[in-house]
Parts: sequence; C-alpha cells; structure tokens
Amino acid sequence: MSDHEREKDEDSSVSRRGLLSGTAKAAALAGIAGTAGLGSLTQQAPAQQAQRSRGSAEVRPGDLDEYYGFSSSGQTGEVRIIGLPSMRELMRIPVFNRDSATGWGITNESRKVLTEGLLPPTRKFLEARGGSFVNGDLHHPHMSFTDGTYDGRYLFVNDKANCRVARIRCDVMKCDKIVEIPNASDIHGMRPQKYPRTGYVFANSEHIIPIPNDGSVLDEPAKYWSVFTAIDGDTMKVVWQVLVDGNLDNCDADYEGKYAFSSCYNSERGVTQAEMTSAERDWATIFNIKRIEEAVKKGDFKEMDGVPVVDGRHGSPYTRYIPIANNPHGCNMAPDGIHLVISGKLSPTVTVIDVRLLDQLFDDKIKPRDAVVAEPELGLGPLHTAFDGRGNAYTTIFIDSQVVKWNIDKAKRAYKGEKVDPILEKIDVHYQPGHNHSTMGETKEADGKWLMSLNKFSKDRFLRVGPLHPENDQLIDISGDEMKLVHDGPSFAEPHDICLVHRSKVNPIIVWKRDDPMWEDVRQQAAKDNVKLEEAANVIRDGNKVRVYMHSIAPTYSLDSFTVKQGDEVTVVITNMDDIEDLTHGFTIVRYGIMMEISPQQTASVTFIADRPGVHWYYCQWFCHALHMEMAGRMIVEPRAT
Ligand code: RUQ
Ligand code: CUA
Ligand code: CA
Repeated sequence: MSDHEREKDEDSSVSRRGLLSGTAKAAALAGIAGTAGLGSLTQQAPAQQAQRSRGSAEVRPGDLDEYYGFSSSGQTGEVRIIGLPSMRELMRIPVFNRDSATGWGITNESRKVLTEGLLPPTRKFLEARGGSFVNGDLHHPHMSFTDGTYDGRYLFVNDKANCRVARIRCDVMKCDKIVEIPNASDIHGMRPQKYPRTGYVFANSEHIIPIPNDGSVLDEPAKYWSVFTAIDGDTMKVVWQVLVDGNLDNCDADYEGKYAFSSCYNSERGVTQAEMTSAERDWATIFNIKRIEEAVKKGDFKEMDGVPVVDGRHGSPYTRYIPIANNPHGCNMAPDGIHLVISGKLSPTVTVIDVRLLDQLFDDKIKPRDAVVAEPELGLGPLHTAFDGRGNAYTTIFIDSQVVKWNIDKAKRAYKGEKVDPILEKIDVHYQPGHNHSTMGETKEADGKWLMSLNKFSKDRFLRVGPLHPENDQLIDISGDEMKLVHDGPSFAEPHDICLVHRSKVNPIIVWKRDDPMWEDVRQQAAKDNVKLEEAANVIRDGNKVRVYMHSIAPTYSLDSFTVKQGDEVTVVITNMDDIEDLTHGFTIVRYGIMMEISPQQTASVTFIADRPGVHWYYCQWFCHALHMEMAGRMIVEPRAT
C-alpha cells in the first residue's frame, strides 16, 4: 500500500469511527440485510496500521505463486482461478454462465454439459428458452478429497439459482458435468466428503418447498420441506436424499466418513423473514452416513423423482438436531478432525461441537446439547470460520467488519467456566466479510500461512466505478502471532467463497490429449463419416445436415471456404493440430453468433442452422500468429430457391 493510500485509509477509518451501533438483534438483522450504514468499525490499533506495509504478497515477474485460489463468482456463475499470494487472476472457468471467449454455451461440447443433467420438466421448460439456463449463482467451490486432503482431481461447485451441482476437471480446468438436483429448491451449502475420498458430494436445499413441486400444493407452508442430497462425485448422479425438519444452509463433512453436518436457520419452517427469525434457537442437523446408506439398502425410503428419499425428520435414526442460537450460518470442520464450528450470524457466538461425541448422541447416550463443547462470543454477525492447523480459528464478523482470531482450546476451557479469554486478536477488514478461507484450511494439511477475507462491500477502497462496486478480497498473513493485512483485491460480482490449494496438489496439462472424452460424440461421428480429425478438410452432406471438418495449424484453417445451402443444419468441427504450449486458435462466424476456443490438440464443434444467405467470414479470435488476422475463410450460404 502506498503512503497515499494509507493516508486515505486512515482518513476513512477516522470518518467511520463512532458508527458502531448497538448490539440489538434488530441491528444485526438490518446489517445482514445489507444495510451498509452499519458498516461500523471499531478503532484500528496504530500498531496494526504500521504493520500493513510490512507483510508482502509480492510475487516478482516471472515467479510463480505458491497456491491456487479457486474463487466462486456468485451470480456471475463462473469459477475464477487466482494465484496466491499475488492475487493475480489467472483464469476463468465458465460453468453456469455463457462465455464469449471460449464459446461456453455455444459449442456442442459445452451445450451437452449444460443440458444432459437437466430433469425432464426443466428440459421442457427450457425448450422455448434456448435449451439451457443462461444464469447461475455459484457460491461454493471445493476440491475433491482423498484421505482428508485435496487430491487435485475435481472441483465441485453449486448453483443456488437453478438448483444444480457442477464438476470441474482439474487436469484441463473445464466443467465436464452438471447435475440438476430433484426435490430441492435452491442448492446452497455444498461440500465434498473428505474421507476416505470424494465419494459423496453433499448439497443442501436451502429454501423449503412442496415435494413434488408440481402445483398440487401451493400456499400451504406446513407442507414444504428441505432435502439433503448426496451426489456420487465419480458419476455425478444423485444417490440418495434425506428429508429433514427445518431448512439447510451450509454444510461440511467430518474426517472419518461417518457424519455430515448442516446449519439450519429456518427451524421455524417459516416463509417470511419474521417467521424465520422468530425462534430463540435453530439447530445444526447431523447426518449419519452409514445409517442412511443402510436405510437405502434395506428399502427404508420413499422414491421421489427417481431418488431414494430417507425420512430424517425428528425421531428418525438417521439424523440428530443440535440446538444452536437463532439463525446460524457457516458450518466449518476444523482440520483437527474433532471440532465443528457453526457460526451464529444473529447471535454473537459460534458453537463448537465435538464430533467424537456424535456416536453417543446417535446411540441416545447423551443429549444433543451435550455435544457442544464451546460457545465463545466473538462479535456481531459471525458468518464463517477458517483454521490455521495450530488450534486457532478465524471467524468473519459481518457487522463489525472484522476477522476474529480465537483459540479453540481456550474457548472450551472458558465454556467449562475457567476465566480465560479465547479471543487472541481482531483485525479490521473492509468491509462486511462473508466467507474467509485459509491455505489448505479445510483439509488435514492446514498450513496456517494465508487467510483470505471475502468482503461484501468495498465502499471507498478503490477508484469509483459507478454505483455498482467491486467486492474486496483481502489477503491476511496469518503465519505469525499477529495477523497482517497485505493486499486488497477488487473482484467482480460476487465471490462468496474460495478454496486455497497448495500448488503441489494440482497438475493441469498444457496440451489436450487427443483421446480426451470431451469430444467423444464428434469422434464417433467422424469415424462414421470416415474422417480423420487430425487431417480433416471435408464437407460431408447428409440430407440437409452438413458436417464441415477442418483442422488448423497456425495461421491457417484447412478449408479456405465451404459452401452450404440456406436452411442446412451445419456442424463445424475443428481440430487444432498445433501442439505448442499456449497456442490456442478460435473460430468465429460473423453475424452468426458462433464462437469457440480450440486449444492445442483440442477438437471443438458447433452446430447451427445456416439460415442467413450470403458470404460470412469465419476467423480465428485468439491471437495465434503474426498472420492471425489472415487466419480466416468464407462460409458461402446459397439462398434457398424461391
Ligand atoms: S454463503 S456469506 Cu452462500 Cu457460503 Cu455465507
Ligand atoms: Cu489462429 Cu488466431
Ligand atoms: Ca430461525
């Protein structure tokens, strides 16, 4: 941070002082509803200010970052990869959105991913709407696990808007599967099983709805429910669901493969905010994986929309409900494999559950609250918690705009009545943090080096860009005794969460393998057409279907032109035969809405109706060669005889 910026920051801190509002629940509610006026800061210690310039996130030109950050993008619907600690954005992975650069949503390969996992009624609904959703709300990216740590195979992400879970292949960093979850309203909390491996991907239906939601039940909230879903991470098929009392917000899994957990803020099963916040307590819902699997095996379920749904409401052997102060939110399993932390949101507390006590809870030897071993009061609006692997936790405090570092053991001792303050330090963040995440912090290999605080408001931290502000992803050095804020990273709507993975866990390839399953459909069709993709320069007519096969070597396509008839269904298949790192070509047809990426050794295809007659240039839109501008050709569309 430059001196100028520091001055500015000090100024704005000063101007915000004295804004700290009361501690009423009403204030908490207002703050959470996004009233930025409650963006009050406690005073910033001068020592902290001085340290800010000392920590360094610098990665010199040409040097590589130590961590991958897989960042969600909320309502943008994509995943972004950033490097840590530099915070440089490295790549974007389109998932639920449309992407012009790569042709995601335009190519046949991406359209297949976007449509094949849709449920029949959704498919029908989308028939007249282009065949697939064009939006998504991607909150939670998490990598697949083996034995309690990241294994570099996949990233799993949720779509709150259209009720989906998607998978990204980490070898090529492309989405390869999207599944729509039946019987659920919006999918919010989502976590992979940590042990023995992923395994299951757990997903929460946040809002309660009638099941089935076919119009047979309308304004009768007493008949609305939530379901907890287990998806097989290998096949991306829904394996089972559990019907629960209340709703389900965030979730996590343990380190033994026995339990999964969700926070519930609507135990009231209300449909208005007043109803949802009316109870004194909500709960954490605990799922007993083994018992649920056995129930499915022995048939103790009801099949709904093709999925076995186990009844996990109160009194069932499959779940337990642990009361938590009203409207909890974050649900984070500590890397010690013992402590589960549920953040209070409307309560200034977080609740710590010792998962070793859950066996006894399920055997009814203890009461639900007996599994609670600490409940420290941290500040106004605790949302999410990260860990350093040294016994400390870092909780974001939304209304106070702070990250609170606290010690789990001290919190337990305080809970038992000992006079000890579990809070080690508070640091101001700018402003209103939601999620935070520490390096490797959701694995047993938490290394306690960096913490990112994903702040929902940036207000005065950056140059003004109009009423819509970027968010502010702040990097905090947590390697020492004191937290040091080292970087402000503006980000476009709206990173909710980030997964910070050591680079040793991730091994992307740099050139596609020719036998990649992504273009299997094309491979099969080409074989039928007797075309060798790697050498293709063929136009094959099949009734009113025309398949145009080309390959490309910088700076040319193997066809300078091709001719079709108006009204033909044209499929263009292009294979990039360059195998040099970073030599990507593209294919764009002017005034046809066609665009696609073709990276080294990749085959990509697109299908469209050639309903506009005339001459339409196609060109390469990824700069590839000194003659990149000349990498072009003509699609000649003969007018239909009238
Ligand atoms: S949520 S700000 Cu969608 Cu992860 Cu808590
Ligand atoms: Cu090929 Cu630009
Ligand atoms: Ca509630």
